[in-house]
Amino acid sequence: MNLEQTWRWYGPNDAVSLSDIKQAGATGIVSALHHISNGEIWSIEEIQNHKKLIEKEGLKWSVVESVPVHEDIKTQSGNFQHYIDNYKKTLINLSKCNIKTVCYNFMPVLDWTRTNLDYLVEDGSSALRFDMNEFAMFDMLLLKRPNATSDYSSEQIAAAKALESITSTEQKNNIINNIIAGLPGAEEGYTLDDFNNVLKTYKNIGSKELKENLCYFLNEIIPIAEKANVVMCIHPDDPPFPILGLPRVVSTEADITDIYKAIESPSNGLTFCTGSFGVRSDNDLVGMIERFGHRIHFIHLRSTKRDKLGNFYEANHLEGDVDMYEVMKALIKEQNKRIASGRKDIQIPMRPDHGHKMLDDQHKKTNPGYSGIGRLRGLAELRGLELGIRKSITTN
Ligand code: DNO
Repeated sequence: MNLEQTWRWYGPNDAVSLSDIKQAGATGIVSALHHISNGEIWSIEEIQNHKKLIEKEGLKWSVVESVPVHEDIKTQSGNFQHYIDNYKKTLINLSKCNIKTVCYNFMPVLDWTRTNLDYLVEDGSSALRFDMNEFAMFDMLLLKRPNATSDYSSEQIAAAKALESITSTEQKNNIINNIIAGLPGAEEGYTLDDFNNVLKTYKNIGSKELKENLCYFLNEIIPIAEKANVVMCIHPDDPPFPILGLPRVVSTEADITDIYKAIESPSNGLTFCTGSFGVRSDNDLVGMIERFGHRIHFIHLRSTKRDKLGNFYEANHLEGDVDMYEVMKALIKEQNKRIASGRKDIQIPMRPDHGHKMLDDQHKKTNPGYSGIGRLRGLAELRGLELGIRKSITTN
């Protein structure tokens, strides 16, 4: 039995429609109620309305990505207890509508971050890229974050200054927008002024404190999720290292071990994102699947190509630094373990994460990373890889 092939859909305004998704061969939809502000309860009625749109096309709403975690919960300040109560109610409502896999993240202030949304690769398509010098220029010279220079080496400072002197105002504005205006799925967008103020809310929060706040949140919500038969799956940090002086607590194998240990429950699970974890050369992806597999409830398949300076771009799904063949083999082994132990959750949902802008995508306005044809290529390659491995495992 194959992994469940899913596809992220941003709702009725997504340039890639549900009928396009059906033609791509995905059967499950990954979606969220983006029109409801972060922290508010998702009512049964709103959930049902969205679900009906999906089911009308003969598809299934398989995974919620994401129910966002309010900043007050991450900093444990302001109205955090109220937002946690709302979060619980949303989980219960989702369960009542039979949607039981929920992805979320615990990245401070920004969700995923890139500096370039249109990086030209050799074949003429374009990809998302994170450029360390552009990021350092933004941080020290455009945002002018106090003490930012202490986070960079003298080479990085010099390179950022050199870059600043040759970058046009338009390009600078582009970089600012790419970083702080919010990539799709991020529920917050900021102006430069707001942004410095929001960063200050983490003045007294290091990784120890952020991890404590995450554990507090888990202790509150996991018992409710268990009762409602909901599995929560935390998404790793993207990129998986500290940026802007903010702590990161979901980047490494040690982080996931801590999170699993905080509450030993199947409901306290993981979104295994090969693209996010794969940016660090010290993350052993296959070993992580072997060790964390029993609580992986959702999979993002994507590859990145990194260099030693902290830059990376999104490669084609079967290229780059992720050994997708070994990753897929490990996932199939995890499924086989589940079958052997009598578990029912065999068809773990996976989605082709991000894709290049290629062919007709280049004439369309799609969400960065969420082009139709680029992801179609990704899904098709992954589907073929999975089939090939599966057949060779059963015939050997
Ligand atoms: C980017 C996505 C993230 C992800 C959230 C999960 O493409 O992987 O926006 O959805 O971090 O909460």
